[in-house]
Amino acid sequence: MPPSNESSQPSSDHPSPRVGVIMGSKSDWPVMEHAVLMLERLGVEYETRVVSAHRTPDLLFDYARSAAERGLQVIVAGAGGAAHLPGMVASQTALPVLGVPVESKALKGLDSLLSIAQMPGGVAVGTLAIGKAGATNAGLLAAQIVALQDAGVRAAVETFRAEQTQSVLDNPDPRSA
Ligand code: RP5
Repeated sequence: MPPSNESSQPSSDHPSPRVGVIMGSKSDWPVMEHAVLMLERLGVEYETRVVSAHRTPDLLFDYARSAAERGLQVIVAGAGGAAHLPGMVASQTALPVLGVPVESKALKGLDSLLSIAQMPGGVAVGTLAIGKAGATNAGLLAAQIVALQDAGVRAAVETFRAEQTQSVLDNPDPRSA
């Protein structure tokens, strides 16, 4: 389910989400969807929401400050350009925050990457790669964090990794479809 800009309530895709997948704009969804796809594959409950550091700063503070008490264990935050969302969320919660730089039109996401990665010492954001790979790995890393306390998710991560390895070994010819 794509995120909504309009509701003031968290748009939970699951009743007890453990990962919050937030993004600065609806326009980030085609990239951030890949974090959600990975969470779904690994059976991790999540919610999605548009939260903008610049357009909805009060919502950002409310979301970040209430995240832990609502049961979230990790926040995945994607943004592009002047990508202040992950860092500002991290400043308002002790939960781990994983930042996904979304590719921007003007600077191809280098601006997003540097905005997210260059945090001052003392407020941590785990920065992933630009774009789809970063969103996919943010979903995977969020699941691995949840897996520290959930044997079912740990088994799903291990199965995913084993299947991925086997898929490469089963297809050694780079010319085959
Ligand atoms: C950022 O500005 C968003 O994360 C998005 O990547 C970028 C552009 O947003 P739109 O103008 O497309 O809404 O805050």
